[in-house]
Amino acid sequence: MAAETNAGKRLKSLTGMDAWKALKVHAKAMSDVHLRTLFAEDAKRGERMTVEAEGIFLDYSKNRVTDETLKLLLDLAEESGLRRRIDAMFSGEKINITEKRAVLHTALRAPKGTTIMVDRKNVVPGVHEVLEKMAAFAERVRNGAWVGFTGKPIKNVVNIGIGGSDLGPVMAYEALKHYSKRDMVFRFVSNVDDTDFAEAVHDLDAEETLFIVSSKTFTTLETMTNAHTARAWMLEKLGGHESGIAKHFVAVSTNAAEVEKFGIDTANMFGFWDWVGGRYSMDSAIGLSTMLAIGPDNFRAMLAGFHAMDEHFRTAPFEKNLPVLMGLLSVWYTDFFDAQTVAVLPYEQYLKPFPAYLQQLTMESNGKHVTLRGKQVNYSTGPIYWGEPGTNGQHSFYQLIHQGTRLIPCDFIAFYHTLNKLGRHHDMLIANVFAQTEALAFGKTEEQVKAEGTPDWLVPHRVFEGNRPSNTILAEKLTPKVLGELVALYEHLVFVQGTIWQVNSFDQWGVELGKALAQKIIPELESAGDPELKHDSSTNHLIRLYREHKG
Ligand code: G6Q
Repeated sequence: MAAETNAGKRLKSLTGMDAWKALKVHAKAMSDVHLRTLFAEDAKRGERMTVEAEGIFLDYSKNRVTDETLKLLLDLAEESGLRRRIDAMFSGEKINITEKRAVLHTALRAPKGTTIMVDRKNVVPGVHEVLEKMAAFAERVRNGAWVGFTGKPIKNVVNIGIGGSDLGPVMAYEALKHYSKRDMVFRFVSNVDDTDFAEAVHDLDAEETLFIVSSKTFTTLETMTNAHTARAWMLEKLGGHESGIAKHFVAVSTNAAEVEKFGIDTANMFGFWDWVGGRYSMDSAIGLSTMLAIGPDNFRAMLAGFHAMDEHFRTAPFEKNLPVLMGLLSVWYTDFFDAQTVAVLPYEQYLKPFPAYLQQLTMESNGKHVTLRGKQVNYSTGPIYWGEPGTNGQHSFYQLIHQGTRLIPCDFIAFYHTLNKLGRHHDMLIANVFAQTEALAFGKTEEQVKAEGTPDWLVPHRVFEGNRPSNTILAEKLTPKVLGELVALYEHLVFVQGTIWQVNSFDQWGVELGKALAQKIIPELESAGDPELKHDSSTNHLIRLYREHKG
């Protein structure tokens, strides 16, 4: 199969590769090497081990690597056929082999005039057609030309979607709030928990509210339940006028038949394609709420940022390639230092939901235990991604990163400029970024602690071992373009990881089993008579308990 070959040769198993074996040996030698030593031996390390591309600067010098480590990791990328895999993805090969689909989120931001063929059809004109339809709609809503059933302009937009149809829109709205139309309200409903919907609409005037039902399949339990609840809520507020629904509901989907069945005019449906994975879809029509918030021009600027990073990833030599370097570094810690997690720490309040967004992107993509050939892996794959914005995290979980027993590589993300200048705040914020990466890398030795006059018994508690690795990512300021670049950076980093680990980063069978079981349990919770329960004793007991309490 094409996706598994490197220049025509069948790909070796990862642990059978020469570079992997060399890395194993090298990792032993590196296990005791301290960042203090690496910096002491090379006065220029902090300037040398940096890359800048498209306005994104990466300092990777505070990683536990030498030039030899990087060379071996780059060899591993070559031996894993990364170059060929990148070309395969960008050219529309069906590399999502378990779902037999191309993986073309990069086509969503391809400039007009580009040709990308899927099943002998150029997909780029369709992308721009949808973008233009979104822009025309967004303009009408934003300038008040689109009115609700009673003639009032739309003030409130509620996106109903879950997973990939929610996390991207939520994150992009929060991240780009500075650029949003402040006299409009944006809410996001995802959970099937009643409270999510109830709280989202409790203070909204239905006559000024537009629901966007965002669902690739238009069959997802949570989304369709919330969409039907929204429909009933709207109908009640509009005095039962069915004809009002068309003015207050639009859909984003690939499934026109289901959209129509729901009662949304397909003229008000914004389409996308099966080659866009849910977690890679925030720059497709799934981003309609984002476009309504920030306007078509800012949305296009975001797409330009995505595209700039795509081009960098596709063309830059691997040793200067941001997603390649960051992807390889995460493989280094996951597989050779047994690191279980990666912390993403944005020092930018607007990026508060960025770690939550990355959790899906990274963990749904690479939380896999079989290779493309269906073989169980004998190495670790996707680490757990998590994080919170600085400086808040410093006053809670950073303790464990500094002095705990686990190795937690960190990505610090910060900007030279704030979007809300208030006195000295920004200098203080950035001082904390630099202080944290310095403290993590260099720590504080026993001698230093003693020299401060610390009593002997307290010394061990106050020693910081250091040698905690981190990346520092800096950009000018958070703009739509920079957000696009950052998201694409992580998308491609995930791709690099998946290529090395030989997994399919584009399916998500792991979410299926629970979904199917829930469908079985719903009628058991709701049936009037006593249902015959055939689960294990724990599940049966829990179902009975719930039924008893429900009354
Ligand atoms: C993402 C996943 C998943 C998906 C949701 C929503 O990659 O496929 O999170 O986005 O399950 O699916 P729908 O958009 O079809 O409702």
